[in-house]
Amino acid sequence: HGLTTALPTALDRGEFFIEYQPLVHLGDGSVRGAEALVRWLHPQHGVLSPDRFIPLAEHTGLIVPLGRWVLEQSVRQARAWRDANGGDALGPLRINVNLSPCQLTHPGLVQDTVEILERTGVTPDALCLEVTESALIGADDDLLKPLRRLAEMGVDIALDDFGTGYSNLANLRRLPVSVLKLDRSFTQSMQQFPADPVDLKIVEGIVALAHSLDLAVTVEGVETGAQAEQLRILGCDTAQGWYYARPGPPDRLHDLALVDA
Ligand code: G
Ligand code: G
Ligand code: MN
Ligand code: NA
Repeated sequence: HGLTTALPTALDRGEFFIEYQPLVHLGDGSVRGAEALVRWLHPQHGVLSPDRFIPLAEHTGLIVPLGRWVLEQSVRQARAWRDANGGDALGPLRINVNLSPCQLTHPGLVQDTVEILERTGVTPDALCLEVTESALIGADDDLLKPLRRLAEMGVDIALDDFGTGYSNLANLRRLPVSVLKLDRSFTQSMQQFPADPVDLKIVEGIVALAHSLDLAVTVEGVETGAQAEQLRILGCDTAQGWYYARPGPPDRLHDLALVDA
């Protein structure tokens, strides 16, 4: 339909833009960074969410140049936050960028990432690449090699939507990941008080396992203070969700970070 024909040229027409959602430290509430979330301002349909066009972009191969564009814009934005702050008085704000499975198998991933970091003067430790758990299930060494190279350079790799992919937990040791992003469904089950005791045990177990493997735990979809408090008590490190802020323009993130600095 219409989206399919408009998508290939949307990048050249400058119709994509990025919103940023803060990542907040659960211990002290400070803003530590943001996740970049791409949107398409379609001339007829208005703002389209990634669910509407990422699968299409993956199918048509546009995801490779689009993903590269998102990475470059986001890393440039991280540099701009740093400069606006006159160095790193806020502590460096880190940037999380989502990677599609197709980008993992594209041979240019490591080189593109290195070049973008060099061009922008952003250090690898300010970047976190998010890969879904399902993309890495059963991953062979060829698929893991580029992620391993990036991890060795100091780029963080996060396992996104963790807990939905039924991966073998022992498998985690094999993956070059340093962050688990706990799926929103766990956060939703913390809505009632007291939360479901089985879900509490599951999250407690995941956090213990993650920490024993030196992985940080980020929780997604935090919508209430009660959820944040419960997840903080369970030992989660970082949180993201509407309770803190919806995805929004880059200047707002800088303001949020300044306010609580
Ligand atoms: O922004 P929203 O909450 O609607 O995001 C929906 C989904 O789109 C999320 O799963 C998110 O990971 C994915 N997404 C957002 N931006 C990007 C992107 O730049 N690349 C890829 N591959 N996925 C993205
Ligand atoms: O799949 P991924 O987790 O990368 O994408 C994040 C998605 O979750 C985005 O579509 C974003 O808009 C959405 N999101 C972010 N915070 C919340 C929240 O607090 N509640 C809900 N329901 N969705 C959220
Ligand atoms: Mn994500
Ligand atoms: Na996610």
